[in-house]
Amino acid sequence: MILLDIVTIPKDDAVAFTFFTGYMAMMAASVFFFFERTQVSDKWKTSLLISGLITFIAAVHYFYMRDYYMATGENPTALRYIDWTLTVPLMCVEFYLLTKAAGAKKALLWKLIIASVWMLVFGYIGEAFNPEGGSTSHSVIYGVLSTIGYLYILYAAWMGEVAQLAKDSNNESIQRSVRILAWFVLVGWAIYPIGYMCMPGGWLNTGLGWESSSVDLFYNIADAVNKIGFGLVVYSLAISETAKAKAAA
Ligand SMILES: *C/C=C(C)/C=C/C=C(C)/C=C/C1=C(C)CCCC1(C)C
Repeated sequence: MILLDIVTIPKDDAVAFTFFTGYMAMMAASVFFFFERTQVSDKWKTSLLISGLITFIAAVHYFYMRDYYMATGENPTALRYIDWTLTVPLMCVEFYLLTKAAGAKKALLWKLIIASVWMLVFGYIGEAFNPEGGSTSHSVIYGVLSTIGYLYILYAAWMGEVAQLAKDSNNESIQRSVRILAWFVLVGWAIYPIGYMCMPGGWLNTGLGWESSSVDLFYNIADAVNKIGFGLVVYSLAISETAKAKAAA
């Protein structure tokens, strides 16, 4: 594959804009989380490391996705899903770490990871094996299958095990943080299916005439919101809990 050595972004190419800003934002966020790790107590260091890994893994993939998009003008579907397959399970680890003190078991972590892999495998089949020209039935079938995994995570975060463990923690800060993360899953993650439906044959593509390049526009915006946002929620919790522990000591 030939990559561009001189990068020129057309003035009206919003997708290219978001690939470039997305890349830099992920990079900057990673530096921030890695450095701030020294500011929190030992208990929180792993959580901050995971926050930094999520944005760092994304930054590396954005580096390649950006070039792929600039060189071909097409959706970097494979790179996108490789990124998600690594970063979404790490977001499940964040939920697990937050609720571990309240007794979260490894089984919960595995359930969340299996649900996210389920969601992503069917999403990938839906996008990568969409027949030439786009098929509505193909996108709907795999979109619905994928959504089952998404709903499971949403349920766990709002009403299921994760929510219950947060409640049992008797720690208001943990409860508030888990609730904010649950909002991210409800609102921030819901941006992805909107992007998915912009692919050829997708409902927003056939119904409203949204271009297939908007798939990446939505994914890039959603990634910045969710990956950096998730990390910041965990970061502010870690900072405030560290201060609390210091005051008590
Ligand atoms: C950092 C990346 C994140 C948080 C990615 C999240 C991705 C999703 C929540 C994707 C969900 C999808 C559906 C619910 C149905 C259509 C197919 C997907 C994979 C776009």
